[in-house]
Amino acid sequence: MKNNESGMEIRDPSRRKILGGAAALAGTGLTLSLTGCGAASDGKGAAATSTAAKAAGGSAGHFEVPPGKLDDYYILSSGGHSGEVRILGCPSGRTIKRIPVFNIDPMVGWGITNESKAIMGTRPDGQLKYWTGDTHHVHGSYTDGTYDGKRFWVNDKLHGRVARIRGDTFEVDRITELPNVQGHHGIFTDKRDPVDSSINHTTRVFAGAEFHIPLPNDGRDMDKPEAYGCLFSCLDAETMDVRWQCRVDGNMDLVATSYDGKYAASNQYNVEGGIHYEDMMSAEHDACVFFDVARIEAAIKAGKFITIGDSKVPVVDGRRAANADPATALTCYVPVPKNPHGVNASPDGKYFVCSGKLSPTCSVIDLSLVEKWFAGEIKNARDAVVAEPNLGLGPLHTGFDGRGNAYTTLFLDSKIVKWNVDAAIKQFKGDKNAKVVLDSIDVHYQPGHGFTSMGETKNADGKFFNSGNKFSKDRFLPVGPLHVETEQLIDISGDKMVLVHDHTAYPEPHDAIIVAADAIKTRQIYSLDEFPNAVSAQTAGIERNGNKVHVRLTSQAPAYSLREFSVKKGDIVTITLTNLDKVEDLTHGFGIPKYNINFIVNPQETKSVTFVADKPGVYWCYCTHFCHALHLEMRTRMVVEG
Ligand code: K7E
Ligand code: CUA
Ligand code: CA
Repeated sequence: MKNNESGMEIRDPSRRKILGGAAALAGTGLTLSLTGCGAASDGKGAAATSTAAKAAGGSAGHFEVPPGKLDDYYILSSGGHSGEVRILGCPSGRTIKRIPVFNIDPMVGWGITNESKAIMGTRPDGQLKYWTGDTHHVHGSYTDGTYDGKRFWVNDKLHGRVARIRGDTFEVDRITELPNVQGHHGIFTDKRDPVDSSINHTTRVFAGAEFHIPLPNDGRDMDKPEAYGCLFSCLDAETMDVRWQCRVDGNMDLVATSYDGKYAASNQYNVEGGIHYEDMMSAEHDACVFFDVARIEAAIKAGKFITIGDSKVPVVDGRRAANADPATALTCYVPVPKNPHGVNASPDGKYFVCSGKLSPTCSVIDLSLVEKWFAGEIKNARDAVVAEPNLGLGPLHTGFDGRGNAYTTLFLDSKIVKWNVDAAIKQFKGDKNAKVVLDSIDVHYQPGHGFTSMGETKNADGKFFNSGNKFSKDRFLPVGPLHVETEQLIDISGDKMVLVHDHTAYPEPHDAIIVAADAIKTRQIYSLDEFPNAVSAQTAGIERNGNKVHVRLTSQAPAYSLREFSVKKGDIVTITLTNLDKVEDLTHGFGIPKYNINFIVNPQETKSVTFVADKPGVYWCYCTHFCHALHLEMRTRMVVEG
């Protein structure tokens, strides 16, 4: 056994060797190590690691979910640059659903049907405005400090958007593009109303911007980085309109919110406003910025805002210079060691923990002291930091078990470290005997996010921790240069963390939440009257209006209501399809060869597509989704007359 720089036990020196190169660089605070590539590209790594893999266990068979049994939790996971969101079961790790969000998905017809295009947003010519995205963080709606299962939100870092997902169908119902924002990264819902304390459920969604841009970004200030800015946005959870934005100094990374509803916070790694990474690392301290939501909204009511460019959204000034007086400040910048990553709120409502990334520490910020700063009772915002335990190399994200312990992912050390928050506070006050680090476990490899079951609610149950690992290397059959990612489920119910299993993750998820299954109530079928364009036996048929043709179809296994229909070359054809079947899971598809049309209709659901019939001929529109013994026979013949 040996110790690394952080004083922690090293269980397997052979394995450390492959990670050593990366770790050593990190000790100097330097960057290239952060890619983790030093470790990943070492071909010898695979052989050397297998021992460690065995040593790490994986024996927790009693968490197996036997055939026919259901999982205890839903995992709602982001999908990174796939642009989607995934639902997995926990503890099984089985993938249950992939929800298309910012991406095109022919399985359901997302980005193909008129209804989904209207949600995703189109250009004047009817084409999608964007069909790519980058999802990082999924968070749910709260009632009484815990998930109510009604809705979930996810960010799009790529185009600065927020999408809302219905909890009853796990489908996206709204997408909002944030004005004057690039690199929208952190997102979090409020846990109760910041202004009206009688409202105990989610009313707002907060969104931080990671990249500095000219405001507005219309060609001005391009060579004047000092004029660039970052906006923190607040959306209305109900309407999905952007209620307001707050300009900050520095940038924003992750977002967390307080349980009393009053504060949102975002960690900042670029208070320098740097353009290159070395500039972004020049300051000793970055910050965690707290937003006093009630004060911001009062300022807007009082007319103290500007608007930027074409946007009508009110923008308040949350920069340091404008907020020097705590009595009126909208924002409080709590200094934390350079370039922190995630910020997470503890389930007891007391603390916000910023993970150090370039610093081997986590900073524990006492919310009551932030509140005192806003009240003018303490002068130095840094005094709100009540602990800064040394945990290891590359701390990125922290989860909680509801028993006072925190679990932090160490990217460079490839470990999860379990530590006690109260002990860390005692140690910070000078208690040399405080036992801060309670356990650590190797993960495979380089974890990014880590999150606990119900850990972002006041009902954190301390059963599971999921480590979202960025490199899988030798954990799965190789499939070429790019490897699938590993998610490792860890049992945290006892004193020692125990690895339960690995499951694969198609690249590349970031964050997720683990939601108790009973918090979510899904529905079995849709209802015809939810769709104003639903087709009935009476309205089914074909209608022509100049060169616009509307084909109204119904489906009922194993047939569509029309056996054939004719249109003319050049017609603009809309096909509306209502699935009259009422049996749960009895979904039909509709694919048109050579026309890029492919979508499904679930029981009692209606969808439509519009296209130009530009190729004469016979086209068999067929059911793409297996539905019936006569599924293959379920077709209708589209004749496009020349
Ligand atoms: Cu750490 Cu985008 Cu939450 Cu990735 S972020 S890991
Ligand atoms: Cu209908 Cu297959
Ligand atoms: Ca920095």
